[in-house]
Amino acid sequence: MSTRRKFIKNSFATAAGVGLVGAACAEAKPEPETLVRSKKLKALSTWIHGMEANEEAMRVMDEGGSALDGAEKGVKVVEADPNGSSVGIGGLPDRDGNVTLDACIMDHKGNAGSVCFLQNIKHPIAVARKVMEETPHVMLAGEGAKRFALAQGFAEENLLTESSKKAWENWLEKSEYNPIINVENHDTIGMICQDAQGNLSGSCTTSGLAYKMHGRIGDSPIIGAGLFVDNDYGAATATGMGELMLKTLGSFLVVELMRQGATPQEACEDAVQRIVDKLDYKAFQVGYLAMDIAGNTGAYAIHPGFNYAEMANGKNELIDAKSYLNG
Ligand code: SD4
Repeated sequence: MSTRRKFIKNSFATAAGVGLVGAACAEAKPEPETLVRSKKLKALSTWIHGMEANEEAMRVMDEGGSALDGAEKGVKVVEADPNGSSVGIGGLPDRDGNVTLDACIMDHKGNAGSVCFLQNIKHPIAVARKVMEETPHVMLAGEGAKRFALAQGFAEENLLTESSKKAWENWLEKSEYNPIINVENHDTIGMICQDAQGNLSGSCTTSGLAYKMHGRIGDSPIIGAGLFVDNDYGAATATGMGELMLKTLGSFLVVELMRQGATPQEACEDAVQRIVDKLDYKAFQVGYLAMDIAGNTGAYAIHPGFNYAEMANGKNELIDAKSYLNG
């Protein structure tokens, strides 16, 4: 346990003992000097497709774009790739053959935008940003989200590619809903960027679990479950079986743990531990990815196989996350 976390735990214990819980809460804020904000560009994103997303995000931020621009434009590359079977066009459909998309975005000021159950619009992340910037709301769903997207100039298009349609038709032969760990169902892209001002923003976009029930919404568009950003401390995103992150509000939990003094790695591990302690977890994958304002990163998963891409100083690396279970 880090020294800062021990300090916080001890101050809670001592203050509670003398009836000073309020004072302990005030003390629990890490002192600013323990977390020095980095102003080096950095991009961090889930899975191997995060490599290309990072390249684009860094390009955008190199040209003066904000972390928010980086996080939006980075994941758009993956949304536009018809060969990716879990994000945007080419995403595997629900069990009735509909591609339904979930996405959310959050900036350094704590603003958030989200769309869920969106159909026939290739770039849900861009629609989520419009929800954040152009409406008084955080989240739009289904038909309303689509109507809003069309009014904002987005084009309507068929997102079910031939190969996704074939995969679905094959699936229909048995119609067994049994998501396979680290395979078709676990390729959401969640991304965290830090810009030249040191600000953090994040994005998360997915077609959700393949062959889900029609109408099912995962963690990815839910602020606090699939993504959370607190520009005073850090940001986190999640991938995997969304029901587990929804039940534990996982990304919020990771950031909250960082706010209480955990490193990004400790926070990801504690958030996985929360799932392990409370839920039936063995058959499911969950991966958390986090970055604090100092540019430190962390990742942790339930099962092996979760990897993520980290890019800084011109170097883009694919890294295997540690996991609670080991094969
Ligand atoms: C969901 N978390 O809809 C998403 C799925 C996912 O990689 O992460 N796929 O539950």
